Amino acid sequence: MPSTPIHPMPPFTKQVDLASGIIHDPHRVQTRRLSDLRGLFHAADAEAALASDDPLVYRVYDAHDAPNAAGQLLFSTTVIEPGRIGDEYFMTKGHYHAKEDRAELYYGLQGEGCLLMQTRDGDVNVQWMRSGSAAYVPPYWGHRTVNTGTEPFVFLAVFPADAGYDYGSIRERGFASRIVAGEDGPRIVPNPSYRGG
Ligand code: S6P
Ligand code: ZN
Repeated sequence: MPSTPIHPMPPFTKQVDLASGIIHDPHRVQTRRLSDLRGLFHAADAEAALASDDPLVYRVYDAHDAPNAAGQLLFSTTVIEPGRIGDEYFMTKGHYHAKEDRAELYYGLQGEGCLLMQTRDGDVNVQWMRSGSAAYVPPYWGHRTVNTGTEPFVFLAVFPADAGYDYGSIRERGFASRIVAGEDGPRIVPNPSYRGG
C-alpha cells in the first residue's frame, strides 16, 4: 500500500469575504499605489495624478505560503479599485509566470473587468469577467487584469506554487494592447509603446 509522503502543508480552510475580497488571516497583503507602478500608465497622466495624490490601485491578499514545490497550489484574491489614469483603467502590473508552462484559474467575485493576455509571439486575448466568471490563463500567456467598472473588481486566483513571477518582461516591453475608456465603454486599442516579444 503506498504511503502518504510527509509534508509540511497540512489541510486547511480560509474564509474569503466575497464582497470585499478580504481573506481572513492572510499570509501576506500587498498594496500597490500609483507610486509603486511607475512606468505602467502613460507617464504624463501618471505624473499629473501623482501630483495631487497617490491613489491605491490594487491589493493582493495571499492566503498562505506553500513550499515552492511542484504539486502545491497557492491562492490569492486581488481587489482592483475603480479609477483611471488618463483614459487607461486601473490595472495590475501583469506578469508571465517564471515557469512559463504553469497555468492559472481566475474566478470573478465582485465588480467587472477583464483579463488581458498575450503570448510572446504577439497573440492577444481579452476575457471579460464579472461575478461568477471562471477565466483560464493557459501556460505561456502573460496576464494582467483591468477594472473597467465603477466598483472594486475582485477575483480569486489559484495557481501552482512553483509558477513564480516574471515581471521584467512586461516592465521592459509592455502589453501589445491597452484597455481604455471610450464613449461607449471599454475599448481594446494597440499600445504604441509595446516593444514586442
Ligand atoms: C498570480 C496571479 C495573481 C496576481 C495578482 C496581482 O500568479 O496572477 O494573484 O499576482 O492579480 O497581479 P500582479 O501582476 O501585480 O502580480
Ligand atoms: Zn499569474
